[in-house]
Amino acid sequence: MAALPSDFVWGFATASYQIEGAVDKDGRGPSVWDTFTKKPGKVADGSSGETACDSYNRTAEDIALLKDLGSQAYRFSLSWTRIIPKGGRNDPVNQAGIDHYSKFCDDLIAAGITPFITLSHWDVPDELDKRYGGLLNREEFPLDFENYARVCFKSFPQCKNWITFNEPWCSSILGYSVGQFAPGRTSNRDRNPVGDSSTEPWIVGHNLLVAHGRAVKAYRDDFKATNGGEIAIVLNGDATYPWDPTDPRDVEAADRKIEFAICWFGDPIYHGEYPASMRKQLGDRLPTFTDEERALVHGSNDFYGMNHYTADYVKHKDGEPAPEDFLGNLETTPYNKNGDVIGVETQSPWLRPCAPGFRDLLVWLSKRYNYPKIYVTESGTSIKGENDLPLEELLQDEVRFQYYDDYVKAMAVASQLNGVNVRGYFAWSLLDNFEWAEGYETRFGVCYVDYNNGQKRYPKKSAKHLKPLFDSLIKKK
Ligand code: GBH
Repeated sequence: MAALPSDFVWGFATASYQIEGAVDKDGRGPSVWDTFTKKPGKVADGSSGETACDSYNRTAEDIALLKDLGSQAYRFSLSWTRIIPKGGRNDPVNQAGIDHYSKFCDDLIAAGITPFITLSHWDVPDELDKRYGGLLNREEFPLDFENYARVCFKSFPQCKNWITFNEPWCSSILGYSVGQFAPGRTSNRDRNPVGDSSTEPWIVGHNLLVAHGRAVKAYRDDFKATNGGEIAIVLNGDATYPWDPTDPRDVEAADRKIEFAICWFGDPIYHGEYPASMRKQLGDRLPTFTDEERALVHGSNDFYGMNHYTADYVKHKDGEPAPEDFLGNLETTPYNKNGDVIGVETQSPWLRPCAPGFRDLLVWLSKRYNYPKIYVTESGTSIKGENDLPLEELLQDEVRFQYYDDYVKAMAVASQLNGVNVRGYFAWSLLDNFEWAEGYETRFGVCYVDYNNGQKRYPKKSAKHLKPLFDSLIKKK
């Protein structure tokens, strides 16, 4: 029987804009997602996070639910604009926002649930975007983020687990290259009048790394000694397999796919430099670190935060990559050369469950970064057609139940047989919620949310499986 270490923690994850609603309450200012969702055609069902799961008004209910499900920890994100409505370092702080999250942390702890705070899960203050270009500004943005982080470290000393940014890849590529996420900049003029996909995502990625580095330095210099906690960034990325394992170009492309998705951020943090494959392809479009920036970024993770959902087959491309290419001159496909499929379809076009990929990527990353302590900060699945099912059927979410069973066991094998130092796992997500550009049609919750009837929550079969599953795998103290 595979096993996980006795101090392993597990729980559920969410993000502020996806669940909170109450967008105007208690002085909250708009984020780029409030503005983006108002533009026609940006969200599949024309919806927004305006009400979402109404979690801002239902903290007691959510905590009771977490407790019921046996969650040892809860990863949630703060809405920056509840704390500093305009976002900047000279802008006023909103005490009501601080009081809300401070009580939330206290209530979690009182219920025996450890808070893991994400400072920024994509909902950058809209004012900073308007004022100086938000994430595009190499001088201002890192300073404003550091200030916001300091306000949080000071205000929530009861929290010991800190995450700076969620998935900088998504902010950079989806926000500034594809234009599918806020603020929606892209070279694709059918989508947006402004943006440059060949340069902006690489600038934004760089600025996010530096902002992360500044916040980590602030934490280590002025808070870590008293707080006694840990801080890191969370990176997303798929496992990869070559389309033709006998073609060395596909084998190389499969690694390059991970380098462009994950090592873009992981290498500067663990090795002090961008991956060679990216420098080669992007040339001077990839910013270079000043000595000061490099010192901020290199060594800035106390643990590796891993968001992981799926795997792809990877086929190399011949010839020169297009200027807007962000994959690494390759294509991804659900089928390999033999016609084997990587996993079944889900409601998300990019997601097909493949638990062996999770194990393989855990091993791959552990080798590359010298076996860091890993928290799996998100993992989960949507289900094809789930939104169209009657409630009784929907609550029997067999596919999601199996997903967690397979993925968690694959992780336990990696821990026991491959020396992977994995210490935590958070299921995405506690609740069905605002799935960004997909709106509410795609559901990721282990609990169903009835948006038409007062946001009532109903645990699905998968929700109740995690506690017995982890109980059977975590070694007794
Ligand atoms: C997570 O990202 C997010 O952190 C979370 O907020 C979200 O609700 C959850 O996923 C479920 O989607 O459209 O082909 O360009 C997961 C990683 C990486 C998945 C980018 C979607 C887009 C692929 N995401 N990917 S594509």
